[in-house]
Amino acid sequence: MAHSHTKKKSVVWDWLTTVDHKKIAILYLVAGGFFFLVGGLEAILMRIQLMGPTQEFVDGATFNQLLTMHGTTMIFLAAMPLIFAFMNAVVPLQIGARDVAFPFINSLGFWLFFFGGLLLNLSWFFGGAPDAGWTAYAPLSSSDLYSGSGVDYYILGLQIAGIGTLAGGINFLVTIINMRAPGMTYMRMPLFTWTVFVASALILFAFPALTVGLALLMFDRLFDTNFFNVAAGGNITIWEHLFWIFGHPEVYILILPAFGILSEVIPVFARKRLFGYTSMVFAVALIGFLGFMVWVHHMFTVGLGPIANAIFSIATMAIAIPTGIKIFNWLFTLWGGQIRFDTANLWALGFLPTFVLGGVTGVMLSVPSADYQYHDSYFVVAHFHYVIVGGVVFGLFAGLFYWWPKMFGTLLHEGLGKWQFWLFFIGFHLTFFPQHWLGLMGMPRRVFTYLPDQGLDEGNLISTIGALFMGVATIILLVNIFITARSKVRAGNDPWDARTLEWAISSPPPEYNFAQTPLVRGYDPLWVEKMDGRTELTPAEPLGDIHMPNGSIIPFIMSVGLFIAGFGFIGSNLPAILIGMGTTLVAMFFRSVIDDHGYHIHKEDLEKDLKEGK
Ligand code: HEM
Ligand SMILES: [Cu+2]
Repeated sequence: MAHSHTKKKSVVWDWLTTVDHKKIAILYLVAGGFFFLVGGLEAILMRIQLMGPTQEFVDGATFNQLLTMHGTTMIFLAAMPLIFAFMNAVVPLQIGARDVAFPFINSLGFWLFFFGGLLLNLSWFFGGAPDAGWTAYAPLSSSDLYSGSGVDYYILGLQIAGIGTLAGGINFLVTIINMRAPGMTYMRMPLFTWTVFVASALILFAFPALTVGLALLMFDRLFDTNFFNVAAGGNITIWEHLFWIFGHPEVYILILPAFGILSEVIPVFARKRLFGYTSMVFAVALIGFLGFMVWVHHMFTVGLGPIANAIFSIATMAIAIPTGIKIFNWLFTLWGGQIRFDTANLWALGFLPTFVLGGVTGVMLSVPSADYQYHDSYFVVAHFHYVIVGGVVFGLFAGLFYWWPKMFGTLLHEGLGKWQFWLFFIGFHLTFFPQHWLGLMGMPRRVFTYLPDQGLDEGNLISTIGALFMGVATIILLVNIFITARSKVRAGNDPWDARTLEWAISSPPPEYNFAQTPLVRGYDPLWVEKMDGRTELTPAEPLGDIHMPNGSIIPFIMSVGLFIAGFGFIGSNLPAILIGMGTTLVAMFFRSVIDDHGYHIHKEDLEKDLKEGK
């Protein structure tokens, strides 16, 4: 057992106080998975409403709330934390480290995200959820003439969760720069670690724009400032800029790690080295850089003028080049490989054509004159779901099936995995492919109903049936997890015959990860050892005592404090604000004055573990 060296603690206390990246990964997976189910349920409710013309399953006001909460939940509370789950589970292991650089901040990041998400979702029970869209455009969001108190939950919830994300991004930047094992040079880093590195840099630069935007919006709503009030000299376009300066990089923060997962899965299941490693790294960095140059493609119809539109149009099209490089490199990796069609690889292979379709419609949308036609239509809904479900979610499923044995020590059931894949894959295309035509025929996005006999009936019916397919597929995944958790079939260290460091140690790894820090002797370091006829890594240090950080309840308390303060701001309740902020500050004070030296795992215990094959 991984905990054998520490004092016995209750299970709940252990999870609330853990600073172990592997456990924080599981927390992110469970919480992100839960919010994925919530966001999925909201999607299905919307699709039921849109199944036929002039239906009254939900009314327009409820639809707006479902729409806003679905988009916001899926982006901030499902996709982001699920990415963070794999970042935490995998990156320290892939670079041969014992943990992330700042384990305490890692735990703080999780709890801030969790309580921010909780605050946002409590809006359903206190006066209604936000209803101004996930983009919260002013003045829709800034004036209570147009939107209810739900937007306050959006602002405070995202502000709190956003601080957590920012802390996580900085943590992973420092981890990847400082904590690599000897010999793990930048150009030997696995592609997943590379994509996490670039995505973390994007978090560092993108999230502050959102923080500023949310702060201004909060001032307008709570303290009657006029940042977005045109009548008082404010400017609504500023919100759109701030939001998309954050929002476009955000979609790359999501898709780059999904690219990284593909770059791990495809070489392993094709039994070939990743084709064009150097160009892959270059493409990731270039996409990250260009990701900041394109935000105005969301604002072509605002009227910034032909020069601005042209520049942002060309910058957007340019991203297709490094993305195309990646697609071809994956295809060349598969070319001539001994391809195995395990579920993890099915998701990766399903990703390729689906994501390419989303990319093609992206290039179509990047032409401003054409965008005047597509803008705010179902064509856009089809486009972004192709990249964000066909890309991000397919990539996450590939990662789930691939790394599950490393995270939990068991293998997910392959047969159920394949059923889930095919139902989801077919359901996905049934749902979103017809939406291209619905959009071109003039169906606007964000409408709760439409009239009959306008050529929209069949497409919407097919779309809803597809969504139900995806719902069934998701239930199959839950069954799979349930069965796997009960069966307890051990996976072994390296069930896929893989190439990177995480597969050299036991599943799940002991709390200190590597008994001896490994010496990295080349790209695909485990494969290098395998080619030399070895099954173990070359150690870079003698066996010795390992220094470990103590767990702490302080991150949890700090987050609860901000959660209470958030409630206080929403209800303009001064005592709640003071109690909440006070709790957080006192917790921070204790963190500063208590000297916590951690503890040591002794060499003798490590030797015992090694003998038992951990
Ligand atoms: C997998 C099944 C999914 C289904 C059936 C689905 C369905 C929908 C529907 C019906 C809408 C409303 C469209 C409109 O009225 O304009 C929507 C909007 C949206 N969806 Fe999804 N969706 C799914 C997954 C996702 C995922 C995984 C994400 C992100 C990670 C996502 C992000 C969004 C966003 C950002 C919006 C826009 C919200 C807004 O306009 O404010 N969706 N989706
Ligand atoms: Cu964009």
